Amino acid sequence: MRGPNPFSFAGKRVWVAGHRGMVGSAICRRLATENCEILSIDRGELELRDQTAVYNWVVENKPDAVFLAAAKVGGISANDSFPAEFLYDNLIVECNVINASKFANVEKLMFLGSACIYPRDAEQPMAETALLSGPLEPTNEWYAIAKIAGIKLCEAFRRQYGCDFISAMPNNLYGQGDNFDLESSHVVPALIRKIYEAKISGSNSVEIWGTGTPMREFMYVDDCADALVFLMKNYSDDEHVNIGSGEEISIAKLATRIAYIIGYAGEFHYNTDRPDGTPRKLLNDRKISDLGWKNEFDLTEGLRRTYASYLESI
Ligand code: GFB
Repeated sequence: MRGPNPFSFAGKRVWVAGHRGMVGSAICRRLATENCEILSIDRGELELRDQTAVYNWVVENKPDAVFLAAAKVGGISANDSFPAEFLYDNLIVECNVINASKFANVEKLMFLGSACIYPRDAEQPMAETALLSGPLEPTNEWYAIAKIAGIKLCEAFRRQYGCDFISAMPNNLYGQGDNFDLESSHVVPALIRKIYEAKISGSNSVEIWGTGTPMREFMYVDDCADALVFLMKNYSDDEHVNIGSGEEISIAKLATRIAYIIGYAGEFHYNTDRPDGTPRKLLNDRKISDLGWKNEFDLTEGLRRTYASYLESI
């Protein structure tokens, strides 16, 4: 059942599960140049947590390739506040889509994870081999365990049934179509909104969660989509692949960079009642670089684009 490597999208039916999300919509934008037919179905018409419904839809629609970008996602606060949903919803959606894809003889499947699968104190930058080498960061362990299970599910289906199912782990994503809700979002959209609102209201103070010292590597979502398409075409193996930008920054410096882009000259106030989470999360991206992929957008350009998309959305 394992397909050709390199894989071609030309003339193929490609299901983007989660096409309305930030990553799914970026994948659809990227696939527009691949001469393939994009399949998508709205949440109201197909509940991905319903095993029978997913099985029937996949068998009827016969995709040749699948991007599994549907997931319950959120920033540090959402992860910490809704452990049951972050574990259960993600596990069941992965199980349903991966299992149905096997039965429908899907030629190639991409499972999308996250850099939070690695141990909290993993050696930096984190290589793919750091998986399951130590305890996870408590604020996101539920999500991380679901994502680790997804990687292992792809690996198990490859080993037992010869399915060409692969996994990729991008670092902290942001960009067009991001969630700007202050409690459930990630740090980039949250700071864009808070800093913009402070500027408009003339406030001189913006709250930053935690100490501002955690280090994060951010990746613009269209770069991630490009890497996912690249891996689908060029990679076929057990091990998941990291997708990084190599550009690391502290949360305090990120706030200053966003303030510069938005034109906010006020102060920042650090609320240490809010968690810092993982102290550092930098990916070792040697594997994807050796395959020949490199990101295009640097952080400043990505932030400018994200800010522009925020302004269009309000
Ligand atoms: O982006 P974020 O929520 O995700 O937070 P994680 C990154 C850092 O920014 C943390 C700080 O140290 C936050 O405390 N931060 C400062 C803020 N101000 C804010 C704010 O207003 N909102 C938010 N959200 N953060 C998530 C995981 O971890 O990363 C997920 O929980 C997932 O599982 C995702 O892996 C990519 O990087 O801490």
